[in-house]
Amino acid sequence: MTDPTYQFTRAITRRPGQSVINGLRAEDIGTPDLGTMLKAHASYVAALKSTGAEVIELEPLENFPDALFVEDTALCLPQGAVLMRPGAPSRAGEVAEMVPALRGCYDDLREISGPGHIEGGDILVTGREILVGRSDRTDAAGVAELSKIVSDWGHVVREVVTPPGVLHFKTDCSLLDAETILSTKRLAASGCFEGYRVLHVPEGEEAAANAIRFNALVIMAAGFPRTAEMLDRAGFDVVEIDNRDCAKLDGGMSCLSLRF
Ligand code: CIR
Repeated sequence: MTDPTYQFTRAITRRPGQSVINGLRAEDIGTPDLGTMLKAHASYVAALKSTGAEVIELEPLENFPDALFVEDTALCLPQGAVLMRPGAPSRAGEVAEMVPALRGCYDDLREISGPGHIEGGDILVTGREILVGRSDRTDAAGVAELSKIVSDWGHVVREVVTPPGVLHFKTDCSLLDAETILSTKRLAASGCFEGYRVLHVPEGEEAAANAIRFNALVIMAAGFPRTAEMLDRAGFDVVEIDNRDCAKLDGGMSCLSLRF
């Protein structure tokens, strides 16, 4: 039987535009290069497509430098999609830009109307529950409103905490299969994954924790050999993508797509 937590037929991505150099970042570690970013983005899209999925590729949005990080704009579930309400003011307008694509895919499209905030990067759907990390971008009111919406579809939300200094909950973890989570030690130490099998990202490779399981593949950032080897040994089919430029904007593998 296929598992809806990592079996997908579609994904939505958005190419970065020239304005990506102005994307948000916690710390300035250099300006992203659009040329190399576009190449890496194309490899990412190709990896998604190689699994047989249809990828809806959206045009860049120059008014929204962070718009390539589409994951933060919506939560896509089998029953319907929920439009998010980003905690970053410069990203609020990205949500409306996502509506046409989602309307084409979903009959039931709901929205977080506020006053709370929530971003998709803080949400991990595991199949048995939906974990939502409170963070600088996601607050209690946002989690509560999401919880109410998805309960109509039979989903249970569990509020957890994104560690201080970490952008999103999924910056530090990924779902590998229905029972298995890849996580940094600092996140798993909070006890939020009790009852799951946890594979810890090796020390010094924390940035590899934001991976995605997409159909037969685990797509992860290149440059983290010990994590790649651990996943390979655990039986996962790993594809590595250059994430050096997205990392300058605190972005990773999950941020670049909506998957459903
Ligand atoms: C931001 O700060 O919002 C972007 N520069 C990075 C967003 C990454 N998204 C994600 O982890 N889901």
